[in-house]
Amino acid sequence: MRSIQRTNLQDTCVRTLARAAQAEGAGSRHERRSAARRFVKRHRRNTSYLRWVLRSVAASSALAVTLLGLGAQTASAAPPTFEARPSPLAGEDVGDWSAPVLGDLDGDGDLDLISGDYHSEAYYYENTGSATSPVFVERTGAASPVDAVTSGGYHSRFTLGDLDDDGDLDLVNGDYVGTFDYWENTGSAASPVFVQGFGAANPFDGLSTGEYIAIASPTLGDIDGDGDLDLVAGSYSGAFYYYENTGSAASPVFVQRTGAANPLDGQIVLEIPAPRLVDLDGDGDLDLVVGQTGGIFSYYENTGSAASPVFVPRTGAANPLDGEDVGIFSTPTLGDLDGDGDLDLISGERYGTFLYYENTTPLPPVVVVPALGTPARIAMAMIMIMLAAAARFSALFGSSERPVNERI
Ligand SMILES: [Ca+2]
Ligand SMILES: [Ca+2]
Ligand SMILES: [Ca+2]
Ligand SMILES: [Ca+2]
Repeated sequence: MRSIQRTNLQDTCVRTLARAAQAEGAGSRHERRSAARRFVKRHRRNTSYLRWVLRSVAASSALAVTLLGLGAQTASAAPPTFEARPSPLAGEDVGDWSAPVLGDLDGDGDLDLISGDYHSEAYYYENTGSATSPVFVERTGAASPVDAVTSGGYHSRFTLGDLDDDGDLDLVNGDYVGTFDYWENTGSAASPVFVQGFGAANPFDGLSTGEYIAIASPTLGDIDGDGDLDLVAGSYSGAFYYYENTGSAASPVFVQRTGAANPLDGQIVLEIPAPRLVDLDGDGDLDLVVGQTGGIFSYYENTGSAASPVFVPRTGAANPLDGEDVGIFSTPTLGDLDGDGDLDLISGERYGTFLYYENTTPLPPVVVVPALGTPARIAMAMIMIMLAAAARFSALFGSSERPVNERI
């Protein structure tokens, strides 16, 4: 009896959320239905929360759009602009093939940096500055949480993400031969300890881009909007490989998707692409910035949604990074390094240094509160402000690659 009631609650919730999103003109019919189903599935055990959602959405259909992550579809996305600036890693040099990834590894609210290199080593640069004014200092030996991290081949290209949902950043590396190494963070968000997982303890065990020479370059992000991290990898040929997480945020299971099931199928960047999933245009879905052999940056705008991506190559003036060029082997990572709410870019390059491109886009208003009326409307407006603030906090202090729709 109880399970029947619960099923009815879930069905009602799906219908109500989809209908409310429709009233706000958000997304297509399919996007609304699938986003609502995913949302309810994610919270199915929390019946009191689902009841609260039912009541609240009845009072404000706009809340449904926010909860389903469809809000961005109606927002106008501003194309960002970048300018080369003096690098906060000036003077640092890993030798050859620097490949950075940003993430707050000591839990102090600013972004630190890990870099790969040609010899498959890992370098750690602690941000001893602040969330608005970074100063990177190399840490070695016991002061580096990645001191022992190596995959023993050539070319390390790392990405960070919380792959076991315990609140700290775990580490993934792409290999020369196209496979992926995994280090679970068995420490904490403030004091990481990376322990390599082999076999069943590596969620990427058995996966490979299948290219003889690959220099696999992974990036994590929730590109199907189901609350867990999926993986996209560049590989030597210029193709992108997609591994959908069919498990959960706490217990990932990665399955390669090909053909039409790979949203990047058929897209080619000229040799050794280094992709990063980030919401570059701030419309709530993950876009793709790609470094490559030629030293420039390609940009794929996600014109689909947070749940159903469609990547469209943007060139010329439609590419915010058009004209930027590091020389050879651009290898980007993005994060808000100056605390102004947008994503800045650091790139590695052939000779091991790090270049900096500041995002100089004027900051948009955080949230627009519609005309306030009844107490219920005021309460709803406050909830939406808090949701926006939480998303903004996450963008400022989270991993550079944390998906925008991972949590609400
Ligand atoms: Ca930090
Ligand atoms: Ca973790
Ligand atoms: Ca996912
Ligand atoms: Ca986007």
